[in-house]
Amino acid sequence: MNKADIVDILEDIAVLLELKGENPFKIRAYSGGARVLDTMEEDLGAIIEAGELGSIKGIGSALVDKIETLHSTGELEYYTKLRESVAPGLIEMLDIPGLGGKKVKKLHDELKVESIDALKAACESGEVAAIKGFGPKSAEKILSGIANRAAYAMRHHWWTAREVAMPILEGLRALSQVERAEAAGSLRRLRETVGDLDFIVSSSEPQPVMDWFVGQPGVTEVTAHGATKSSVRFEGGLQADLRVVPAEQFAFALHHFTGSKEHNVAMRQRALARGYSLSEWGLAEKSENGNLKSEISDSIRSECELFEFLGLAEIAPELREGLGELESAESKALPQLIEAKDIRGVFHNHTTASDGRASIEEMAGAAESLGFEYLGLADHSKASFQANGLSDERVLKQVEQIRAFNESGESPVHVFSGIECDILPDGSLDLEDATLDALDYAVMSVHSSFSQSEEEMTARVIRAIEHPATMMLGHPTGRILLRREPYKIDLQKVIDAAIANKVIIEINANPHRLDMDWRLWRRAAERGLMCAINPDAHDTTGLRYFEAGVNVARKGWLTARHVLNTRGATGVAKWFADRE
Ligand code: DGT
Ligand code: CA
Ligand code: CA
Ligand code: ZN
Repeated sequence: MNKADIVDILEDIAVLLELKGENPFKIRAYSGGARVLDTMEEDLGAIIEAGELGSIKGIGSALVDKIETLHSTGELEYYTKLRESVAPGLIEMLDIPGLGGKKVKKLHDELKVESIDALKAACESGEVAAIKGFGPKSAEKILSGIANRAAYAMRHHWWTAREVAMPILEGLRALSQVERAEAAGSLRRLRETVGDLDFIVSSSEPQPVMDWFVGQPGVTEVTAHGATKSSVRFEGGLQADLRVVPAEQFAFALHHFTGSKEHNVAMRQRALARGYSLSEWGLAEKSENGNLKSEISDSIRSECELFEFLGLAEIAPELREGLGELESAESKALPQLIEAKDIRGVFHNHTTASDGRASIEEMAGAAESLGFEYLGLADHSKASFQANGLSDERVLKQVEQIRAFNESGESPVHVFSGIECDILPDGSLDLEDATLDALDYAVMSVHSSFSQSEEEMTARVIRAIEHPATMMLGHPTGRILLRREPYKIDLQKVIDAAIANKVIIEINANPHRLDMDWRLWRRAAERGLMCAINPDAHDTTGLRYFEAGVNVARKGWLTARHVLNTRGATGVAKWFADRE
């Protein structure tokens, strides 16, 4: 088992012990040990082999054994037993934002609640508000947390959904009966989260395709198994529909089930205005009996031909949100959307210096294998102590390390030294001006005091934007998709300030953030806002998240010129120097 997974289990153990009301020292041994392990720069395997794990400060004797067992076997009886000894309802409650082990234990002790439903009832009846240390505000917060949790459970991150969809799609395409296969719906539109998958296949022999689909190894439940439509649920809860249509319907079905509903409505209206009714089956003449005019439908074998028939340029799926794309397609004014291959490097990535899991060398190596010319590092600053943030002194030391790395010539990838500097609650910055000046660039982010009022938060972020050292604003709403709502902030004012101060707003490309949201980019970019696609990678594989960032940029109608990462290393250095 790798180090990251071991860290997760140690953290789990700490929470479970908290739930059981174990003594704080024991709990801290696990949570502290997890942190030490997480930020350890050396290779875990090598340390274990050398028998040195026990001599690391913060890893007590009780942990050494367990870490070694996990590392070699991937299992730990102590952990399994501990999980079994706690009511599953209590473990579920930990998912409610704001409820940690201590609070769940208190609720359980005082009210004997053992399920989320029981907790909900206790909030509504006023019992929770009456507990010392809770009050009406906490009860309300728990209730909205429960409601969010239910809504969150219905959807999945795009990145995860794609991982489930790709092997199915490839499998479908490999079947001899399948002529064409696509994944439609929100996945194809590159939405940040996906409710269910929608596969569209053209085939004249649907039955074997259906049978193959419902028999896939990842399928845990078959909810429909029909002649031309089947629905299944995969491990992890994601559902999928498969529809098989004859070849002449494929373009229409693909277009219809790609959506969005709003886009479909606009398309149908446009067809009607021209005397046709458009549906998932094809195009029919509106008048007389409404029958399908097969000669029209038959001549349309692709979405492109369908758009053309209606006098439109082809609209990329990610723009089909009913937000004016038909108007632009009619006047041939659709943007030349940015593509993954336009990206020449990425900013805002972490190393083992703060909470990342790879060194400068390893991150640069990964950037090289992605074909990047440069890599921007941006570790946390000291106020993010839980992430082992860097003091001024450590920042300056890292600047030297990066300079030496670049000068050594060992990598074709140029490393830009940056920082992800905390914006303190009053809007001042976590590092000295002289430190910030020594860097190539700085990303400023909020990581604390999330519950400030909208006025306070907006003023706080704008103050940071106005600081001359600020070049980028990190994850501007702090949202964690399907987990944490954005903090309150007036983003229009923030965007205005960013434009006025020549500050870039990032697309945080971590699939759990995708912040700033795609809905805001089109207008902001028109007004002059610059974008950077920032993977916020904490390990070498995280650099791949840049693709999710490109998705957001495309959904936001951005072209290559709106995005700093499409410039070469010299162009980027020039932007850092002149901001233009
Ligand atoms: P999701 O699954 O919630 O992430 O979002 P979608 O967009 O994949 O929605 P889904 O799976 O319910 O349906 C796929 C597409 O089918 C949807 O984007 C548009 C089309 N569609 C579904 N229901 C309707 C409808 O009532 N009217 C119209 N015009 N289109 C619909
Ligand atoms: Ca869907
Ligand atoms: Ca669906
Ligand atoms: Zn951050």
